[in-house]
Amino acid sequence: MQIISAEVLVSSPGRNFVTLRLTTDDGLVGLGDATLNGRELAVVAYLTEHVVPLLLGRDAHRIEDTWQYLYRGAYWRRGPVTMAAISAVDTALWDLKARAAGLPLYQLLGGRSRVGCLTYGHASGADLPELFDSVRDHLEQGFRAIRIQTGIPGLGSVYGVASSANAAAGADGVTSRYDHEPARRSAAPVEEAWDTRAYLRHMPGVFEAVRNEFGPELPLLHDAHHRLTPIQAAKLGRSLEPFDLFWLEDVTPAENTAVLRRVREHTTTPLAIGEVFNTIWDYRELFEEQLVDYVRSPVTHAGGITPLRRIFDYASVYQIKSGVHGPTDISPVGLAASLHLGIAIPNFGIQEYMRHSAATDEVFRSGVTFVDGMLVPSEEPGLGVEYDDDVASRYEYAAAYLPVNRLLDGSVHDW
Ligand code: EZ4
Ligand code: CO
Repeated sequence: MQIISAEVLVSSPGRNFVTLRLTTDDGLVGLGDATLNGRELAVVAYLTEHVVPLLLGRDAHRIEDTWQYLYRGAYWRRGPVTMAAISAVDTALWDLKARAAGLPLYQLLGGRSRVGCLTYGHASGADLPELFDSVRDHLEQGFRAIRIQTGIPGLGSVYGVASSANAAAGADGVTSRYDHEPARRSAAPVEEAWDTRAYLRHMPGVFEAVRNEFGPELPLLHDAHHRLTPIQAAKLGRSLEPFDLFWLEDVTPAENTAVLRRVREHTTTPLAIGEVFNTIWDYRELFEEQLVDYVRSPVTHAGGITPLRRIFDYASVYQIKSGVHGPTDISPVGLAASLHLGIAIPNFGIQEYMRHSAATDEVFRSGVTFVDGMLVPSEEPGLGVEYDDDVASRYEYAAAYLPVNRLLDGSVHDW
């Protein structure tokens, strides 16, 4: 099973996606997701210039060796661009091996450990009535766990709130309240204003209102997008304790994970982190001191299925579970990969699920199904995703960026 072609495919059905397609001499095709939101073309160049030439002629069965060769062999390790590129190769090789075996990929990872992967959806609103509508809409769609994000009085659009002025139009060109695209197409990022004190004052009341409206059982989550200092994070975690969150995500910036010790000292609200981490080493201190409860790394940004499986096994030693990143910028290929892993591992927690646009689903024909609030991987051999070149060619790349966040005095802030 020799690799005879490696194509880097770019398509933009509502948002930009980068996909690696490997073809072998026996005519098998494997796909991997290399999408890095707002930095897509850097990964295209990394793959095209430095990885594709090394893949041609290699034995596609040698997944571990290829991973080590690309990671350790490059000397320049880690980082989102490098790791998204390696992820795509690793995922495509697993897809190929499973197709060659005639089995859905999860069978090669130990087989099914559960009926499906419980998901959470993104409810949001500028104010409480809009938020409640969004929660109801998600419950009607079948979601059984919900992330809550809202506007903050006195601030304009807030990242993660679908009704914000910055919410991009869906693939059909229509901006719907529930069809949110986190990266807006424009030559430069949109800028948003942020006030942490206003946010900390506002959030407990939001969760109290949601609990009063929807009852005590519904699992609720919240994402703080790295915006807080350790003591602010501790305060938020403590103030939300009465509302029994499933998790509080990314409370502090990713660079200094040791500060979560301080947060942990003050609150029993469960913590999730890792959507911008790239390697197992990023988690070492957090796992060994049990400073987190859920691992956010997706296949697409953590170097693929091979290292993410290792991260989850390491996490399991410390009773830490998976909580994989699943926004629309993880392509259907990346999502399918996460689900094959999620259905197999012993310590699955929850899977984030933002529905892709209809146009995206036309480019990537995925066998993944959404049943009773759970995502279930396809029973087709491999990942169970096919890439339609004809449809893909209708959607050309257009620059799109995540917003930049500034404090009210103009200083750049984390978001
Ligand atoms: O900001 O996917 O939990 N989900 C998130 C996402 C991320 C974007 C970044 O590309 O935080 O909305
Ligand atoms: Co997040």
